[in-house]
Amino acid sequence: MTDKKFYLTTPIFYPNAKLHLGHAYTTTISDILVRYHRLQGEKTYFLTGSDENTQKVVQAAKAAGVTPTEFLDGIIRNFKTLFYSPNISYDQFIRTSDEEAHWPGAVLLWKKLVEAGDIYKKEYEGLYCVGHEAFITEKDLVDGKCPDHGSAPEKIQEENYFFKLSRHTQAIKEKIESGELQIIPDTRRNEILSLLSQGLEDVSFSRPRTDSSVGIPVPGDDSQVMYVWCDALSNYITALGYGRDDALYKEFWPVNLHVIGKDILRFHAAIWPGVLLSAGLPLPKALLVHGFITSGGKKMSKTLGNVIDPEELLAEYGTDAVRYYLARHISPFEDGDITRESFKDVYNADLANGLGNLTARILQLAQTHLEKPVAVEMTPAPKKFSDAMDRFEIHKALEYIWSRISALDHKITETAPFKLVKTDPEKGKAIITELVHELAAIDLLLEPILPETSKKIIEAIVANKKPETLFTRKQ
Ligand code: ME8
Repeated sequence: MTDKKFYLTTPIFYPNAKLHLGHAYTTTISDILVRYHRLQGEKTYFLTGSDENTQKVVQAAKAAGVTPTEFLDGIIRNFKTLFYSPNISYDQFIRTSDEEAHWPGAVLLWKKLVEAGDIYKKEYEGLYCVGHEAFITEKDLVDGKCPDHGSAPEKIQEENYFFKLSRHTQAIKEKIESGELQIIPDTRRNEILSLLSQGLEDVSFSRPRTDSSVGIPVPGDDSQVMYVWCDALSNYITALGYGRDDALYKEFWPVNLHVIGKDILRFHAAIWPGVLLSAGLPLPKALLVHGFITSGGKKMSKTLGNVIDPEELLAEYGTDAVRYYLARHISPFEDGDITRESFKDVYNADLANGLGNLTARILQLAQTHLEKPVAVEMTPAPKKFSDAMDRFEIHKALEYIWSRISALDHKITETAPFKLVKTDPEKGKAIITELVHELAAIDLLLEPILPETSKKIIEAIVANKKPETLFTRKQ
């Protein structure tokens, strides 16, 4: 046991539609990292949730002909059953519509910003993109439309509260340059540093309340509600009880790792540190900023018809197969691609023929030729594996495991224990025992990545019995 702690968060996702494979990517790599730290004996805390105080939900509910609450309840069920239970081993799922859990902390944080003299009111005119939940500029538009959402922004003129982000530019830059706030990978760090060197502008932090407004009223001014990003970012501390019961906050803040996609880098690497600095709170230790998943080289979109439904993949191939593809074949640092064909090829090659076949071969030999189960012991993770995991290079950690899987396959072919047991039983059995030991060592490394499969393999080793087929080949 160690007294180290590891607090990891995912973004809180918008519940205006079901989650897709991109979201599953974020939660999967997050879960792998948390499980890895948990297995080292660290005290971990894993937070995920949903970002509910948004016009997107109001609009989606209207389109579905139900109330926002009814709409949310349905979607949250999808969130929870689909990804989070049981294999995304989160400790807390925060909903920002939760007035008891989330709102007091968001209000306290706002008050701290006011005390610091960083909140002011201003007449504002701008182009608002509902898809981004943010103001965008003329130069972001392509043919008058937001290129990410394909819709024209609304021209809005209103009075808002602003946060003096500009004032914190230099301090944020210093924290990132000194490595106190780590941004991984370097490409994203450079991207944000170049933005910071141009200077940050103040940001809108509230919207006027309308009949359809959802969200947290601005303290002392009921005519305004907190803007979605201001309300959303604070979830990372309100979930720990900031502003109500802060035992968890004291234990786990500052966070060790915020895992986010590249789309929300600016919010997390500029606005969030600015808010924390203004409020006098410690900054996150690191941000892991992953790329986007495309399908067939194109952004997954309903209009292109190339959206891969994780529900379908999970039903057809099982949780561990989906975890495997995402962890092995998508680098956490760059965009990655998936198609139904690439998924099936990888599944058949690496899981059905690779790990599945190897396990069956070895445990068939063990069951037939060994009188009792091989006593396996915990072996420390090799440096190559732990270095890769510590650098968040999950894909490389898996490459390493699979190189041991093919080495073990070769060993069976070279030593041919199935023949040897007939001519020299003692030697044959000794080799089979070695194979089981190596399979157990590989299995231990797989535990944070493929938890279900890893459990099945170790149980089979302990029972000295070939397990049911782990991954059935797909045609
Ligand atoms: O931005 N590939 O929520 P969101 C990989 N509520 N990851 C993807 C992805 C893709 N194609 N698409 C989405 C929000 N993601 C805010 C966050 S946090 C305080 C508030 C993942 O539902 C990725 O993690 O739009 C991205 O950052 C996140 O989903 C955006 O989720």
